[in-house]
Amino acid sequence: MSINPASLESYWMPFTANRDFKKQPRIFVGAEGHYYHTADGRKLYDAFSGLWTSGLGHCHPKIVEAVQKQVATLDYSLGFQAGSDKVFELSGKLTSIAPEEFNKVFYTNSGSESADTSLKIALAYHRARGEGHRTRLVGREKGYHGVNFGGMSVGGMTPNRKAFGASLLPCVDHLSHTWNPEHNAFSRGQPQWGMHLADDLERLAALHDGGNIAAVIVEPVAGSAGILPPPVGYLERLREICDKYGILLIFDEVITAFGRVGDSFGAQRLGVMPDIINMAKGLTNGVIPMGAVMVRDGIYDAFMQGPEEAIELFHGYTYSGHPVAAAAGIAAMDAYVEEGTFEQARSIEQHFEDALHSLADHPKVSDIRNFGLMGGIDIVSQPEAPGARGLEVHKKCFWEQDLVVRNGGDILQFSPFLNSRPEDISMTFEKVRKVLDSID
Ligand code: PXG
Repeated sequence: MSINPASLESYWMPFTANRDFKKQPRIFVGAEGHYYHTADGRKLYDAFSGLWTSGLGHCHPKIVEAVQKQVATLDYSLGFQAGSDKVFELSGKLTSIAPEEFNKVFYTNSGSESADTSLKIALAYHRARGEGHRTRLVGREKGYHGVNFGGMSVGGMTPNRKAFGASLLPCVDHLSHTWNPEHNAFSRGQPQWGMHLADDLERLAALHDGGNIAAVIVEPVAGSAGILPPPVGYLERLREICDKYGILLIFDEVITAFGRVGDSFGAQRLGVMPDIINMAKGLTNGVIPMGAVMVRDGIYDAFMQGPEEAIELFHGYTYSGHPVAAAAGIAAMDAYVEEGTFEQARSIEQHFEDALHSLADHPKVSDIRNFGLMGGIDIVSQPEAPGARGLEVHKKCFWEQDLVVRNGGDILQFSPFLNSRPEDISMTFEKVRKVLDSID
């Protein structure tokens, strides 16, 4: 079955070089376990587990069954002033695997919506406590918090911001990012250098008066920027400064939650507790769009004042807590626990790190970083065409190696399945080496 040319042209693809793609489209028609299927019968190994989404593998039978059952039982439920049984059940499961002090969940449909929701909760929380002057938000260079206006404003990915610069939120500052190849190239896990960069927050607090800052948002391990693990001591220092000035610390765990770094959340693995945790992707194993924002004890309570019949937070989406997504979420949470997925992920981390860093000697490679089951390889850019080599590697892996590898510009990103077989991880990097050998 091939796509007819008119249909091919009808679709404006996201984050895609549309014209280039449509010359030689890469289209999947099915998936199972660790493989994608194409219409001409090829099976491609997925080295990115969806888009950081599908750690348990594609079409997990328990999730498929739960979704099929739910869609035929309660397809949609009013979510305002009412709710489905499934969304309450999922909330209980989520809080049971979260850090102890996280006991309330608010639902969204994506990581971008989680980012904006968390910023709104932070601003409204301070206001509810009589600190409405805390209006400033702090993000970080190279941070990625999705594509909505709040997330873009605190995010620090230049290409996502440049067309919208004049319309981004005011009152936003950015900490500097933590990648400096002079000091931390080819780090394995958390780099030793860079903790002092957290003092940027102290500098901003001095400039604006710490009492005016509402929240700081960071990814515990920056993902889209090419996997930048936090320097040793960095997150602890951010936490300390937030405590000193009464600033809320938001961890965007859209990538790092649900086993990607060997625990339920990065907060647990890294031993630093934020005030708010954002999630999406692995919440349903990527099966149905769903995101969520969890808050630590005390935040929800601050809103629970005034008349009991009054809505406490004017925020929500038509699809917040959608029952089919919630059913997928419940099945995913059950699978994570029953299959010991997070422990399994941790048990293959060392093999993954060694396989990833085996490419360090390649002349086309300029840096490699990893944490948990997140890995990034920088390839040397073509002088006049940044990003061209990365895309070429992606395409060659697809057409010549039956391998799906994600490139963000000239950075190759790896997100192996949480239940990967070590030999498949080795195979991935052997194939990537072959492709790197074959490019100009
Ligand atoms: N926060 C983080 C930390 C993310 O990684 C989002 C928010 C936005 O989520 P939605 O669901 O709105 O897309 C993300 C998304 C990549 C890549 O190549 C990663 C994302 C999106 C696109 C590409 O690493 N993550």
